[in-house]
Amino acid sequence: MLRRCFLRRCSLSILITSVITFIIFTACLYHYEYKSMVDAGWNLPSANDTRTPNPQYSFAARVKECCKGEQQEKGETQEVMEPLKMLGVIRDRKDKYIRDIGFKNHAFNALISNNIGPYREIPDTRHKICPREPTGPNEILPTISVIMCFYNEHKMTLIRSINSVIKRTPAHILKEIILVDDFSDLPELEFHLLSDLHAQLHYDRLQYIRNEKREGLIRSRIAGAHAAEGEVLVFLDSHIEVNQQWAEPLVRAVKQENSTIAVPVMDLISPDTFEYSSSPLVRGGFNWGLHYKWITLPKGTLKKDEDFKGPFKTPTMAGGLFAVNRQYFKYIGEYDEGMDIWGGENIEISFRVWQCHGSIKIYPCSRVGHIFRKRRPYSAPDGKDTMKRNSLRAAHVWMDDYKEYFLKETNSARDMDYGDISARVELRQRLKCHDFAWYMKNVYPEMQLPGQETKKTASAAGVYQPWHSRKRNYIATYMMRLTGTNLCASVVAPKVKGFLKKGSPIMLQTCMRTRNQIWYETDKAEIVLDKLLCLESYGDAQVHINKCHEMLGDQQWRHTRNEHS
Ligand code: UD2
Ligand code: MN
Repeated sequence: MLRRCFLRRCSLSILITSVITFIIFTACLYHYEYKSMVDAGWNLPSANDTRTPNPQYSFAARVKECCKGEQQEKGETQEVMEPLKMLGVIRDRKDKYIRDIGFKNHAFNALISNNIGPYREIPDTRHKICPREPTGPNEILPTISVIMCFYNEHKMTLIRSINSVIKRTPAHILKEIILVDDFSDLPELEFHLLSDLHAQLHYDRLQYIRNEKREGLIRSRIAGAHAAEGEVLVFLDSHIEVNQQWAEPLVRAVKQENSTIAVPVMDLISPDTFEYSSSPLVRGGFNWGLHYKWITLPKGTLKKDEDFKGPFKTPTMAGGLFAVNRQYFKYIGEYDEGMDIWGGENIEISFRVWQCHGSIKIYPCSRVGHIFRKRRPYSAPDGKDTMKRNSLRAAHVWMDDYKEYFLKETNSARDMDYGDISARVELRQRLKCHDFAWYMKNVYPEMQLPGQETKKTASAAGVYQPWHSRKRNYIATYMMRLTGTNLCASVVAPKVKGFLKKGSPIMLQTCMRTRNQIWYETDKAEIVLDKLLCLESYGDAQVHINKCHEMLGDQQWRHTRNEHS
């Protein structure tokens, strides 16, 4: 009976009978297991549980955890949000297809994005101290070229990103928007993209560049910068919505000091619901694996209202959203052209700008929402880990002896081929840049060497991995017992790094209430075991456990009523 149930994907009908009989039994067990799961860092819903969710799983929670006491007052809130939940309702098979294929290709809810359409109002998340008057005729601001590169972006999301820029940027400073299509191959983007853009946007200063092969975001941005004519370049990801008067604080800053890189606060757009919410005020740091991470503002930064205007110096930036003087961008060495696809360039440009006498500052009156996906929905054409290699290049050029800490942390990078870095080393010499010890002492004195971390700083902020930001909501926990027996669905498998081995089959074993028999159902209809592993169908008629990929499909299960029981 159990076998038949597994054979029919999305049909746990027979098992559910067992589950119900078993629920009373598990009730006693639940209390014990709940406690041990929470102790182990799980995030379970409970009316009385006021603990913050496991920061490893929630980006928003992580930022909030890192920045208690530094929150700004809530400005205008969610009232202007549309009833987003309704937009996600699946009415027919087409809707389901759009949602499922959207999660697969883009790692966000494309159905909601489609239903929101090319433009929407979003909450103005700025602090009340931020000026609201439009720029007057007496204020001469530099012109800007917005550069947005994309690879297989969801079309409506891309259109809305561009449209938010057109609608919320003073027309006289928006010189152009440059789209760099990084050799996308999704059919929806291959055909009609340009005509759709023109039809939806009615904007004639849109430049479209298409790479002849996949280059990655780093070389794509360089291409965009070379085509640009505005005085200030503004780089934006292709799944964003800029907020009210987002551009003004950034261009003012760059005008005032042309060696400043001006960064907005990155608000959060949920990949599941598209809810737009305010981010707390934080800065950027990094860990010795050279991953970006959020860090708190220095103590006492936000004492009075005026302080909420910033700017705040930041040792690094997340990388996706920033304004820079076009000439300065060229002078400082653009990006390292030897870096591929994704990753590491944000830390590299941060080291470089600071070490070579520039600065990076966050302007909290400028707000741009970004969809924080739970995973990156694409890979490099050769499947390689480009971040590691890119970071290795950055380490060799900028970190002097400190690169040892990176190599210790990322041992597999030690013998990796990182290509020719001579042009970058020459750039560092030409610009007479400071060494890394200077950066550590003057820009990021809070950064500690491995082994020296105090408990406090170690837990202050996690590694920035937006694609791991999923907060799982568990709605039920159960064992699955074969009716009339004492046999339970179990995974008997060796542990790899503390977790059950991926791809292990499901077997029947005497019910023992052990971790390998306890399944957690999420609000996304996944059935999870041992923290990261999801029940997955494969082939035509088999199930096993595999890493939860959060794309639903072969990891989505539905309880159906069993008419014969
Ligand atoms: C963050 C940055 C991102 C970049 C990255 C490190 C923000 C909001 N985002 O990751 O800008 O600095 O860290 O590299 O700070 N893209 C291409 N070609 C590719 C891959 C990506 O054009 O081969 C585009 C992509 O469509 C998107 C942008 O590059 O518009 C950034 O990629 P992402 O959104 O996957 O990166 P994200 O936000 O996870
Ligand atoms: Mn992004």
